[in-house]
Amino acid sequence: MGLTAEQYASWDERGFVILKGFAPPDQLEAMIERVNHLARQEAAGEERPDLYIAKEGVLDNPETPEEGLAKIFRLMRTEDVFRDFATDPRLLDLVGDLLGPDVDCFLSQFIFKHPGALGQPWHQDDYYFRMTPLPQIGVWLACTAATPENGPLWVVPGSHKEDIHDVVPDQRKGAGLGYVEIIDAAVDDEMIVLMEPGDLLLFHSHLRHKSTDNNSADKRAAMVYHYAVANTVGHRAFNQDWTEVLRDGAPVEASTAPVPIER
Ligand SMILES: O=C(O)CCC(=O)C(=O)O
Repeated sequence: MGLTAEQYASWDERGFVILKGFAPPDQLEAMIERVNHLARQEAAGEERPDLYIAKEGVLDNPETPEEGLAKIFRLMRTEDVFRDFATDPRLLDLVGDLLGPDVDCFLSQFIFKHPGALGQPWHQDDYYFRMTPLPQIGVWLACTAATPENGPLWVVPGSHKEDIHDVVPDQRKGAGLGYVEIIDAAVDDEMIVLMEPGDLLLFHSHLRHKSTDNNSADKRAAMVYHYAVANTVGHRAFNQDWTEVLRDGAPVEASTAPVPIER
């Protein structure tokens, strides 16, 4: 199937594509149930050396284990429900249309955003990656709705055509690990990305985007993957986990062997 002509045009002109209703409710529920389980395991002191878990820096007295977490990285290799989505031929068709026949998934992270949690300031993902060739593709799956109040993404359409901007560190107390903020670019045409559960955003790694704080009473949750052309070179970070997913245009069985994290 792949992208329609209209979706290609959105990718070329705006640097992103939104696909409504891509994932069914039972898949989203299974993801949320699984990360809540992993959060409880973590709170109970069970080691998961294959995962990288980032604690929430803002919520002082979380009521549940999951409220104490900001992100869990590297889910796609050892956690079935996350690997199944990352290697879904429907998704690989889309990603393959944009990246070509040989593709790796290198980042998979569940982002918890409980009431009160901070968003991520304006940034381009390739600021962190510095990868060649371009682009890498971010795949942002709404596991809950993303509403104006609960910390949705905002994007600057067309900014994927820009170089990497200068940034300053995010100085807010409790800001996420390594967060930076673009300060040298005017933001006058930003667009809010409102999502229903199951909607999917594909976005270019130079697209300027941010997310706002969760000022609502409900959680906002998203599962985010990043894909790149095989043999991409660039910054390798401990939260990345490179896995072959497409070769010669055909899905390959993604390895499930845990890879030790080199921090
Ligand atoms: O989901 C969010 O709050 C931010 C995600 C984001 O900006 C990213 O993954 O690059």
